[in-house]
Amino acid sequence: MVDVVTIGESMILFQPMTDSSIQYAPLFTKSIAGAESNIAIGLTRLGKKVRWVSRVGDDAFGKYLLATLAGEGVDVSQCKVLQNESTAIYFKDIKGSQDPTVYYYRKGSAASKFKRNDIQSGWFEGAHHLHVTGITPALGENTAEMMIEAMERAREKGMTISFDPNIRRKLWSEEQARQTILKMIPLCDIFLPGLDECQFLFGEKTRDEYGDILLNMGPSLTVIKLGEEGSMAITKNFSVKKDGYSVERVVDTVGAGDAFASGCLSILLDVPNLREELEDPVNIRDIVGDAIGRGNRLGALAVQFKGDWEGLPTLQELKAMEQGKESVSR
Ligand code: KDG
Repeated sequence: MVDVVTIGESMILFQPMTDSSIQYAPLFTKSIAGAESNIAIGLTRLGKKVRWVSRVGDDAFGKYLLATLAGEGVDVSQCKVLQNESTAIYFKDIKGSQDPTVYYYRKGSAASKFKRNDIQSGWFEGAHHLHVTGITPALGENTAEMMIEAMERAREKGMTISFDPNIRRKLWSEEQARQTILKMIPLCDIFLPGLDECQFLFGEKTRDEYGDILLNMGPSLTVIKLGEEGSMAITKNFSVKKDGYSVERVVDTVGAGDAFASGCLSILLDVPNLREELEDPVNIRDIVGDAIGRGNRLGALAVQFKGDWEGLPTLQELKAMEQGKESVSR
């Protein structure tokens, strides 16, 4: 049994070891990062079984990437190592509480070659939920078509779907981004945009207006991330807002959205018959409130650590925090 399948690219992430900018940094740390693999790790740490589907190059980076994810307990059995292709790399220039600048070296990477015919029934075998982002469709010529087909197939199988638009303007034109994301929204049950992404997609409107537009497009639950202010969830029967957590020092904001999604989904995916509950969401107001509250907490934890996922807690650590207990480390 697999709780969640996610499809996307992970990259080797190099970051300056000290506080210096990339231009002058003499030493770099090496890790991995990618929205879908971040979520795969986040949800696995929270006790879910997650299958991450991807392609890596036949190189040392691909081996390191797969070993890291497998070491975290993520199912990588549907990943392929492509001969004569390369694994993507990216660099992060951290700027404290401002969003870091990222530099991608991923054009033509193994995962950017994904196409519709690559979809295998094994990707979805035994799985309940698919999580997708707006990054994978932006990677290559055929990746948008592949993603849409994967979402359709998951729906046919009765799986629920969550979608974080994760708009990356460095990867495609605004027009392409808008068109593709608007096609993907009706295929998901849970849509997880940031407020800035709602503005990008629908222009300047109130939060309630975004909620109405999105409810008419298909998803039964929209969760809008409001940064430090927290997040709000909108369904046809209720909306609920939870405040964000204050953080003493922001170290690295990249990955906060994935941390949020991991926290939020870790609660929602425990709801039996999730699609039916979301389609007529009368009784799950408190559960949805708890889910976005946990998402806020994980987002706040993630920004205090360097790296996209290194600061994410295990379920045991999280439960201790939720109950206001110190975790015992010695
Ligand atoms: O959400 C975090 C991701 O943005 C980061 O890990 C890198 O996947 C990435 C991307 O494409 O930006």
